[in-house]
Amino acid sequence: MGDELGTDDVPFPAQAAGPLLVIIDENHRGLLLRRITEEGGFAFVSSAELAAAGDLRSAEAAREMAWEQLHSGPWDEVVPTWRDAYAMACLLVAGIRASAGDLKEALRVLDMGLIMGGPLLRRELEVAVGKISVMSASNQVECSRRSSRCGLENCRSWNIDEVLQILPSRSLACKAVEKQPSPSLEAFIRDYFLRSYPVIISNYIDHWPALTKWKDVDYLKSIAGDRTVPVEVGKNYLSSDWKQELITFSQFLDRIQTNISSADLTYLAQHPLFDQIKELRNDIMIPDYCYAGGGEIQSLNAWFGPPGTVTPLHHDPHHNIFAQVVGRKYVRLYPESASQDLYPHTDSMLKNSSQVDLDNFDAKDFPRTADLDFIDCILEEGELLYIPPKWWHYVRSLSTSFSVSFWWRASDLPFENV
Ligand SMILES: O=C(O)CCC(=O)C(=O)O
Repeated sequence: MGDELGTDDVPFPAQAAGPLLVIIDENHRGLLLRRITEEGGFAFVSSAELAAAGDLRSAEAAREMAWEQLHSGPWDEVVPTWRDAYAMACLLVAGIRASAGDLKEALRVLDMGLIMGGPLLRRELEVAVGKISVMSASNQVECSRRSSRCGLENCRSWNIDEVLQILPSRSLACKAVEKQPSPSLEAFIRDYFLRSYPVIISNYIDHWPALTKWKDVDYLKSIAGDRTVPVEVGKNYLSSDWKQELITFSQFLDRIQTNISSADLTYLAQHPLFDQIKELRNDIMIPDYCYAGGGEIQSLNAWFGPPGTVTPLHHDPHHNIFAQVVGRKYVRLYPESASQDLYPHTDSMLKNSSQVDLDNFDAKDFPRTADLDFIDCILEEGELLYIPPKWWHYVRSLSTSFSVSFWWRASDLPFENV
């Protein structure tokens, strides 16, 4: 069917849209247009052709068509080709915008492509982001010269009695999570990984550039201020007022530095920020502990927000080394064996989340949870927390906080399902 339209024969000067800034690999282009044609996306293909010749309206129309396809049903039912088509349209729009000098809009559109687009044109998106970021860098240096240096350090004094009033009842009254200063990989595997038991690892990431750099708002704005990121707004992902937004990293930083009500808490949560913004990736390293079990890293996610963000009680299928880079967080952990007493949601989408709201605990509705043993801690800046698979965890930030989770899956047979 694709050949009927002869997309291979159609001239498609992708570069014309944004000379040297946005280049779409010819093989990728041909492959993608054939697939879109097979999906019946004839209007997309003709708009993309006009867009490649520099027509902004056609480029925006192609982006709109792909966007509609991305929102035509549940995310996991979206035809993957349309995600790649969305990435292509973003590249075309960005090329035209950049040629016209609108670098901010070009960058915003490329980020939309990275966040919502498929994998086929990821490399092209990354290359274009790199080029446009360099072009807008001089602008940002100028801005940061004008602004006063501003840190994310927490000026408020640290008072444990005040903190206990905010935390769920019984916090810090049960057993504490064990703490080890930089155990050897062997000791970690023997004492924690194989026993499937949490541990705090201190003094291991002291050399990470992120520990100092990520407190510097000017640094963060200079490398990523104009980049678009997805954020969560509201009390937490289980509450009815919760929503997701796409804003620039600068807007996000401004929001978390202003005092806003808990209903407007803005949390950059569980986002693969380091795939998107490579400069931030260079400030951290994968801890050796993540190679326990001979497995593979699944994802690196950023968790960045103001004091008061809450991730409700839930569990994940992966091993997790959770690095607390800026600020501190309270973490409570229940073992897998407590699952039935934590009332998991029955809805399949939420079955790894508990119905128990630890911040408004109701013993009448959830009597089995009331006296359940747990372990907990205040995870301090510069510490790693190992969370084994299936361990339930509740996390609350006690300050402005920037954490990174390293999820991995063990592959060797003896480690499976550990
Ligand atoms: O830091 C948070 O808010 C939650 C982190 C978490 O749930 C995770 O890393 O699995």
